Amino acid sequence: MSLFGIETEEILPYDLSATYTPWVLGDLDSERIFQQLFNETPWLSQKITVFGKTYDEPRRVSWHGDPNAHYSYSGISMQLNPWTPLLQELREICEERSNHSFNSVLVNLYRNGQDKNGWHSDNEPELGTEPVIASLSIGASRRFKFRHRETKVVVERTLENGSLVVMSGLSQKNWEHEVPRQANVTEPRINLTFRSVRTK
Ligand SMILES: O=C(O)CCC(=O)C(=O)O
Ligand SMILES: [Mn+2]
Repeated sequence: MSLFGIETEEILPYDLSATYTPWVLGDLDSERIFQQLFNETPWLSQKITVFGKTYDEPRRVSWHGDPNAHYSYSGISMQLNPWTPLLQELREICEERSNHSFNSVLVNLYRNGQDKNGWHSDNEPELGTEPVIASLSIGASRRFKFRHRETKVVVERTLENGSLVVMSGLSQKNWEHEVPRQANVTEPRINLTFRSVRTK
């Protein structure tokens, strides 16, 4: 599919439903967006519990959404922050590209290549079955991997500044994904995963 002359690539082995579009920000200035997000986001450094062990999460995070969009993962109930005008603007871009509406976003800050996001699926009950998640990347390029739960087949892409991944279908049920540590990356990256959580 070609939108505004930019190719959207399907990432589709087995039942993985995901697309990658290299630049979705039109004529917006990604450096300005990065700086504004970096400065105005109330970044949290969280402790997460995985398989009974507690760790410092190796990145900074912030959860934003509609007033009833509550979310928990890895034993943490996220503090809910309001939409900012910039997050609303980015949400609209992602909604248009994915043809889906979102009521919340998890914003991740990877300070450099030492920060990472280990193997996981976005399969919390409040996301429902077969969720659509739009993942916008700003800043340093980072590797992104999908791994099939049974066959262990790995699919890898580099997520560039201004790019969008849209995950849907069985991509959370049958696959995990990660952003591995990359010792050679010295620059920061902000990632925004727009989601639709069931409201209580
Ligand atoms: O940083 C990324 O590209 C992915 C983030 C992610 O998987 C998540 O927030 O659940
Ligand atoms: Mn994820």
